[in-house]
Amino acid sequence: MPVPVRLDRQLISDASLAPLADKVEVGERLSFDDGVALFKSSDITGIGHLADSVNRAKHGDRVMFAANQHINPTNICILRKTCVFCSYARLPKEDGAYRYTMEQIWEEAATANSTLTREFHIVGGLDMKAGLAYYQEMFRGLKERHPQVHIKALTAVEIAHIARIEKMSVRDTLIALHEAGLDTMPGGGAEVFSPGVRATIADKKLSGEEYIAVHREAHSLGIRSNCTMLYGHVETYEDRIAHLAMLRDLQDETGGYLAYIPLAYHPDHNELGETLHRTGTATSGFDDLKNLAVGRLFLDNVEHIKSHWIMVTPFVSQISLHFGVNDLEGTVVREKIYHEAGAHTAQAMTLDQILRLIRGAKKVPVERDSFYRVLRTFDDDPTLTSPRNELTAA
Ligand code: V47
Ligand code: SF4
Repeated sequence: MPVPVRLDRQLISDASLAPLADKVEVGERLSFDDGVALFKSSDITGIGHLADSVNRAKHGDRVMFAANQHINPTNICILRKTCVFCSYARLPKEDGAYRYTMEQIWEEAATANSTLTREFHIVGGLDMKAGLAYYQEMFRGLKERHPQVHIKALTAVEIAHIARIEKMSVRDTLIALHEAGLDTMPGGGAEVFSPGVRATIADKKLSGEEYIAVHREAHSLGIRSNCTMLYGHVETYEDRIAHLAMLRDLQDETGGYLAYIPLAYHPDHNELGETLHRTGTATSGFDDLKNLAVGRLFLDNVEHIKSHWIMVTPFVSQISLHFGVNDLEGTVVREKIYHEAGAHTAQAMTLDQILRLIRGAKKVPVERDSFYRVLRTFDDDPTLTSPRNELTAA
């Protein structure tokens, strides 16, 4: 919910942000035009100050993280040819195509016992041979082996795919997966809702309205989810804000979103990157910080804004803690989707590295569970203000 905040107006140099700052100060909701004005402005310090003030009013100096582990069970996907931004998907007979057997899933998950893993984050392709039974067996088996681990699995697009191949309603599919162990859903698959952008980068994918409808159904069943936006390709500022407005509307209706995560487009090894002549050039730090800050300011009804360090680097993630972000993607053990698309970041961060990153920003690390309940607060470290806590390696 919007909260009134105290601003230092001297930190905002762009005069066009003044009316918007008035609204932020009294906790008034930003309009579509305000959102676009934020993206158009180059006053990154001013935008950062606005987002940081709202974030501090909500969360103080605390930064949350969860010890999670990504599992990508299959990269076989029927949309391989039409999601032109995706470097991960393969056709069934293509080189590198894989679908894990249950034994491989158990093997991949086994490290959870020797780490602090509290959440499996499971997403993959739209594979005709990975239907309801495949995921039911996977979730039941994982819960049996790791009863303490939360399962955050399957994007709205994957849920709709399973429903389609099983000839079931989305609601019944969600109920069946929930019963098998799915606890919450990740926010992937949203990309950008604008029909024009979708036709260019993700033709044939679930429409924006359909994505929202799956999330609405999930929320009505008590399955909470995250929301995302894939930015930095062909979308306009107006497309971005229209997308965020749809997420904000659903959140007003259901309150089911836990966190918003802007996803920075990675252009390597995919058709879109080649068409845009962008291979090797991902989004800029400037735009990464702006997307996080605008998420905090525009989505006034979403409590948590998460920075995904794998996508924007640990360094930008660290700075983002002063640009409206209160949550860091966790100790990911192995990740494929962005590394196929050119991410050069490490595949995993240890607890110690996460703590150093947060403390290096002079913030207090808090380990959370998947529902954002506090598990541990690391506020008793005597070296909190020591330069040794600066991030040195990731
Ligand atoms: O839907 C695919 C994106 C998403 C590329 O909910 C790409 O906590 C950048 O769901 N460049 C899947 N992005 C990942 C996902 C996710 C990730 C982090 C946190 C959460 C959460 C969810 O990955 C896809 C798509 O939007 N993606 N290809 C690419 N080349
Ligand atoms: Fe398939 Fe998802 Fe990649 Fe699209 S983004 S091709 S749906 S794996």
